[in-house]
Amino acid sequence: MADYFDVPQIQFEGSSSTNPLSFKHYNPEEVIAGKSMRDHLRFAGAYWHSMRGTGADPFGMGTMQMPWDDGTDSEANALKRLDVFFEFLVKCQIDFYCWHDRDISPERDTIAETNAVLDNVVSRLEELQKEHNKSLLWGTACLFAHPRYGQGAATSPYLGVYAHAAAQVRKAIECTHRLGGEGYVFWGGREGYMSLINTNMKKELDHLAAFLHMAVDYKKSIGFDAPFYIEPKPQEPTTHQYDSDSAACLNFLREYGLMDHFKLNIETNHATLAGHTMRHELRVAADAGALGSIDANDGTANCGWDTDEFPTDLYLTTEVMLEVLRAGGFTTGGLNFDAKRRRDSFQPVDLFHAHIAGMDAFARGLKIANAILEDGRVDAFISTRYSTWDSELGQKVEAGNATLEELEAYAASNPEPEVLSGRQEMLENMINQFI
Ligand code: XUL
Ligand code: CO
Repeated sequence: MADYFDVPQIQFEGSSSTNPLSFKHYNPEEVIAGKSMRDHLRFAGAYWHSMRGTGADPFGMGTMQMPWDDGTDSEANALKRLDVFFEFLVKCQIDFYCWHDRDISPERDTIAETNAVLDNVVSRLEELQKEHNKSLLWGTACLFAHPRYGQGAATSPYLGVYAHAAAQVRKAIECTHRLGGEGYVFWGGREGYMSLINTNMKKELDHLAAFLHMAVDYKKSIGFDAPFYIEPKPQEPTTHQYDSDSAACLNFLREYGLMDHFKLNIETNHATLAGHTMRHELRVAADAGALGSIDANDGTANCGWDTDEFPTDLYLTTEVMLEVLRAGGFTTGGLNFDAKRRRDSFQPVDLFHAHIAGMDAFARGLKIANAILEDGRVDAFISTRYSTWDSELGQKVEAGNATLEELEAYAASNPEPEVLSGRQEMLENMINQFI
């Protein structure tokens, strides 16, 4: 194997280890509730942040040291980065990865030339996946970086741009299928508006739906049966993104008859930008049977930017894993670290420190969430809280067979209903007991 990082493979050493390059909690083969941690968590590395993120921000140039990268968009450089990335995945014990077409492979002057390089890159990825036993969690098309997509891709005012987006998505789905991808993501990069003053929103949404229907048709035509995911985000880069949060995405999918073909890929920092908690976004998706996958990161709550920080907050990882376990665990989805090191963590070894921090935080979140569920007190409290609905009348209402008159008669013939304490603080303290 290539050796670009002067780092040994990261091993589980237990919580008393003082070696920063070790897992304190992530023990891949350890079984929790009948399943290995590796199978519960399904960690993925994000190619764009880890291999292409330079650390540049609006105020300064890139800082990341990438001694393997010659800074060109040559095919040779693209292929070399793949070796570096797979060395990283192997050494960090990350089983999955995700990409955008344009971060694994450069764009050329024509679609044919661009696709020819991409085919070579995908062939090399195929070899590397086999050699190192790694899998593609999902692929996606970058429909937001090229200037042609500045006013949207599948919601562009211009048909020609829409056609380019279609070409790119068709190829990206084909490549994802070739690599055995377990899903395919649509994040609406610039699918939204900067201002309503120049926007025909209805037309743009109709176009987006038609685009997604064509993607479903294509997927069927090539026998790709992995799920499509929509990734909600409320704004940035646009003022308003059409896929603003889980509820808006589900409404859009229902309105346009797409519910059977899509699940959601939910990202923590997008949830907070939407003014929600990650837990809320996950719950909305799970309740609709549409919790697909997770982009695991975190933001700075008081900052208002999508800072894509590595998730290290145990309360957050516990809540996420509670929602995931209650929804029955991941099937095709997983925890993709859509996260970047801080600009000041510029050495290659920081890539390891960052992922170890995220993986250990989720390993603990999994253990804590499982302990809370096994203990059962929180769930028992919730069932008791709703137990009046188990009555004959409650069941009748839930089945949609009751009338307002019947309920009025019930209210009139019974004493003032007993309303019990919600005990929020008691329950919060109970959760803290496990953390
Ligand atoms: C952007 C973002 C994307 C998607 C994939 O905020 O999260 O990287 O995850 O396009
Ligand atoms: Co994301």
